[in-house]
Amino acid sequence: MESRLEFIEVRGERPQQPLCRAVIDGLAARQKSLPTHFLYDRAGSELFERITELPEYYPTRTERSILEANAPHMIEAAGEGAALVEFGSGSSAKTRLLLEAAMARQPELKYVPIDISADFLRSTAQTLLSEYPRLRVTALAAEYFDAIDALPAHDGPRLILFLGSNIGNMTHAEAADFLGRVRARMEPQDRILLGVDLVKDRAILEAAYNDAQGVTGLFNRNVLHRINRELNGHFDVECFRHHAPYDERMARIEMRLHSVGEQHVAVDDVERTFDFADGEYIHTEWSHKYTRETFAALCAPAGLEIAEAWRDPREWFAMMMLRPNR
Ligand code: AVJ
Repeated sequence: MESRLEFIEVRGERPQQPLCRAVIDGLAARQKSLPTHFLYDRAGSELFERITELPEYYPTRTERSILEANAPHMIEAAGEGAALVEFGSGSSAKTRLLLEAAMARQPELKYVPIDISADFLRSTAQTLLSEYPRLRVTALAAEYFDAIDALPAHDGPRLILFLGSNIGNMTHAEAADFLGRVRARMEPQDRILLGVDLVKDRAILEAAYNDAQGVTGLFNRNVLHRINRELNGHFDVECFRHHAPYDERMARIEMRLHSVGEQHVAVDDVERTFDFADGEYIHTEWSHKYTRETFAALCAPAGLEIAEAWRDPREWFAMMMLRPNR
């Protein structure tokens, strides 16, 4: 089995910003904010898994239904003998639908999962290899941007996956930059298959990010627990209220942590105290929503166009196949 696994730890070009730097910069600013990726430590990732099972959180379930209905067609559209490359593979749960559709058409399949969590990546790769004897895995433990320059070549088309609307965390400028960099590494026959959450009624969106059980609140506030734990912070986490309104003009959900009352919070390891007025908030995450048109407009300057798109019957979520436009 090991012979079917190649495991590569990609060394990053730019060193990661540590949490202490993010706290000093982010909490001293006029508009307080913390970088989104700090939400996703082990506890945060587990809470996100719980979010995907909430009745109000439709994206995961809807994307899965689109894959269930269309995976064979998507693989066919990718072309003969395609390899699958996946950014942010996580547990590869939904990817199995595509892996199985590909293996139904070809004798062997090469899969390149990319994830920042090396441990998680290794165990996922091993599970997949033990289940699928005709699979070969080249796993890349890397940040998204570092992985782009380390993508293995393939004798045939590569289908590059970004599932789960993860691109929604990026601003339009960041997403265009990211797609442009991937495009620069694509061969003419390569394709991108991407999950995108669509613009819809405010009530549906706000329910999905302000769930009745409060799991999204636990997920959001986890970043404060992290600061307490990792930097000897003194956040009274119960005194921060989760709120995630939808901004129609920007077509995005914004996750916020609002201070309940005036507070002065010391963080020992950075030797600072941060002041919060009553109701003042920390921005933690955006989740951008698109239409086919706004997404196409983002792709064009990156050198990509939408070759095909699949949606659920309610038109809440889309999967788009992108190809080089020149
Ligand atoms: C993992 C970025 C796709 O934006 O829907 C879910 C993250 N945040 N609930 C999303 C998230 C709060 C999620 N993504």
